[in-house]
Formats: sequence, C-alpha cells, structure tokens
Amino acid sequence: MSQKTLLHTTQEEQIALEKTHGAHDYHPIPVVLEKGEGVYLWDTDGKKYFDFLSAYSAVNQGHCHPELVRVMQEQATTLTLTSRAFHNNRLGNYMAFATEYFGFEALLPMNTGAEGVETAIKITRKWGYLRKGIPKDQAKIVVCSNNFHGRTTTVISFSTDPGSHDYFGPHTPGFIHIPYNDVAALQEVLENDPHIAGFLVEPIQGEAGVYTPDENYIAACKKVCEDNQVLFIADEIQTGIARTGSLLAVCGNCSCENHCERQADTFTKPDILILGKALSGGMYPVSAVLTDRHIMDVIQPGQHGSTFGGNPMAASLAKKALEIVRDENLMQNARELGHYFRAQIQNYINTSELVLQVRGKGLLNAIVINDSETGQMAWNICLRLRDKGLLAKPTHGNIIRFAPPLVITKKQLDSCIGIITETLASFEK
Ligand code: IF1
Repeated sequence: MSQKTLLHTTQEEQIALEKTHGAHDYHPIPVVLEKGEGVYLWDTDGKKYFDFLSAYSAVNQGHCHPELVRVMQEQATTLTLTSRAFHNNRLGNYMAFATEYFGFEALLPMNTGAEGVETAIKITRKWGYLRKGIPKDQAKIVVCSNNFHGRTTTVISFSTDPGSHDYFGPHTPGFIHIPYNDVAALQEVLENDPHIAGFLVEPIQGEAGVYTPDENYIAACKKVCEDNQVLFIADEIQTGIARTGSLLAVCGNCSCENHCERQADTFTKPDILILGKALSGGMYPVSAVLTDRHIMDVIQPGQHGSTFGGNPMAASLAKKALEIVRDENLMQNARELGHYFRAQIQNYINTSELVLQVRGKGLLNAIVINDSETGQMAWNICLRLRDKGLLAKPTHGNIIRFAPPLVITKKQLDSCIGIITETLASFEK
C-alpha cells in the first residue's frame, strides 16, 4: 500500500495494519486517534473526544501543551542528544530545579518508568550492601501484592499478575510479597529479616484498580522502614506530578497552597522517589530517581546510566513540564475537581444497580461495575462512552479508570459527568 494511500484509509484499515504487522500485546478500544489538544482527542474521521485516560496519567498537562511544544521545537533544532559522555547545558538546570521542587539532594535521569524502578532497585540493593552490611547478593526488597511497576524482566519477577509474570522466567530472586495497605505485615517482615534493604510501594495502586490505602498507611510504612533501617521507595510514576491533588501522593493532604517545599507535616518523604509519565507532559519518555546524597552516592561513574538518560531534550521538557504543574496550579485543580467528580458520581451510584463504588484521589479515580471480573460489561460501557465522545478503558475486569488531563475545567468536567452518567444509565436493568 503506497504511503499516499495509507493516509486515506479507514479506521478499520488502520487497525488491520496493526493487527497484520504488529505484536498483539494490547487490546485497544477500537478508535484511531490523530490529534490531541488539552483534554481533547480527535480520531481520523474528525470525531472529537474527551480524553479520560491521559495516556495512563502521562498527559497531566494536557495534550500538546503549547509551552511544551515550543520547548520541544526549539530544542529539536538545537541539540537533542549528546550521551552522558559529555555535559549538556540543560541537565544541570533541570536537576537543580527538580531536586529543590521535590525536596531531595540528587536526581538520576532515566527514560521509561520501568527503567526508573530498575534504577531504584539497583541503588537500594547496593545501599543494602555498602551501608547496611547485608551479605553480598542476599539483599531483599519487600513489595505488595497486586503491584504494578513496569514490564521489564526483573520488575515482572515480583508481579502477582499471572499475565505479567508467567512464562517469562527464570525470575529475578530477592523479593518478598506482603498484602497492600497492611502495615503490620510490613513490620512483621522487617523485624524478622535483617537482609531487607527496601520497601517498594505505589502510594495508590493504579493498575490494580485505583486502590487508595488507609489515610496513615504511607506515613506508617515510612516509620516502620526507618525503625528497621530499610529504604522506603515510592513509585509515583502514575500518582505523582499533581495527579492525586498534591504534588506527590506522599504529600498526604497538603494542598500545596503555599508551595511548602515539601516541609508540610503531612509530607512523608520517601528515601527514594521514582517519577515518570507526566514528568515530560507526555511529550517524550522521561523518568527520574530522586534521593539524598548518602543514598545516591552508592552509584559511582560507570555503574549505571543509559544512552538517552538526561539528554537535553528530556531535561528541557521535564523542567518545563514541572513549571507548568506549578504555574497552572494543577494540583489544586485536581484536588477540587476530584472531590467534585466523586461526589457527582456517588450521587448517581446512590440510585444505581450497575455501579458499586467510586474511589480515588484527585483526578485519579475509578468506578467498580457490578459484574464479574471477567465480564464484558465494563468493556461495553467503554465502547458506548467512546460513541458518546469520551475515551476511557477498563483496568482489571470490572473496574473503569477515569483520569482526565489535570487542565480540565469544571465546565468540561460537567460535560464528561453527563456523558458518563447517561451512558451508565443506558446499561441499568
Ligand atoms: C502498559 C498499567 C498503568 C506504572 C507504575 C511503573 C510503570 C507504570 C505505577 C512503568 C506504567 C503504564 C504501563 C502501560 C499501561 C500503564 C499502566 F496498566 F500497565 F499498569 F498506568 F496502570 N510504575 N504504567 O503505572 O512505566 O515503563 O510504562 O514508562 O505497560 O500497558 P513505563
């Protein structure tokens, strides 16, 4: 098929090309998108949609934010990649800004979220050997059941999801599972095993179905880690960057009104913070691991890195993406509109047989459909949402995640709530 012909194919023909020539590692909602702006997406037939997934919280700042486009265009015609064999004039400025903004002493730049998690695992293990005195190759890291931290071989080694874990062995050893939202289970393990170097946790379990833990869970886990000389590692790749109504989900209920420099008493400072996704506003793969110097310095020259990590394009975009979050008060917007969204959906649930629950924090929310985990209902609801101009996708089985860009206005959100409740009502018995 000539390139010219390709441009005028139907959505079905575009989908068929992927099916014929691509790996079948996804089952997308059948829609072919070609344009994005703010909270909106357009398909190849010109139909307009509200984006209620935000590329899994990578587009918090809105699609193609003009400031990010400008930065990308300027950097693209100036310098995109040098490798870390040399310095570049963007990385240091970004590192200084981000470490101050999040309240840490050092940043290690990577690309994908999974690379950030792998980096945190390497730092934690080496810290365990050099600083805690764990015998060589015996360091362990505690993780939670139903975790999602990425798709690399080590990371899926500790996944409890059969689809992510099975048939990819032999698996990386050195991980212990405990139930999520169970501080006592963490304390039990840490007090009885001196070889534990770290505890890796999502402050809200996104992929599992937007499970928000008890109010004091994160702070209590950090305390147990401190008491047992274990590093508390927060994976904020999905929950960070204002998504949950604070700059970080580990900020607790701090509303960031006065830019607290992470000094608020509600801020549970992780020993290691992992960021990704919206760190670049969805323009480019950018992730980062932030720690204080006494932890970061277990990594010496030649012991970690990546070809693209810390490149001038990534650094420029990440600094601007964070400035947008600050200057456009995205955490306040996410907090206020998140409360409003859950209240409006709860009003619907109060008279619904179909929807069991709405849960979440900020603009990371989900509804639970009264259907089996393997049921088709959530999928069919998302197909009808698509027909009515709103794009969302079920996470596990009967749970639909709702996560619009954080730039959404109340007026736009009201339109989306109307589409969602009308669609749900059309499925009520
Ligand atoms: C897919 C899920 C979400 C993440 C957390 C690390 C990573 C992710 C908390 C890895 C990535 C993405 C991956 C993408 C779909 C999406 C996802 F459904 F897979 F689980 F958001 F919930 N930690 N999550 O959420 O970051 O390497 O992808 O940059 O793999 O289908 P990544």
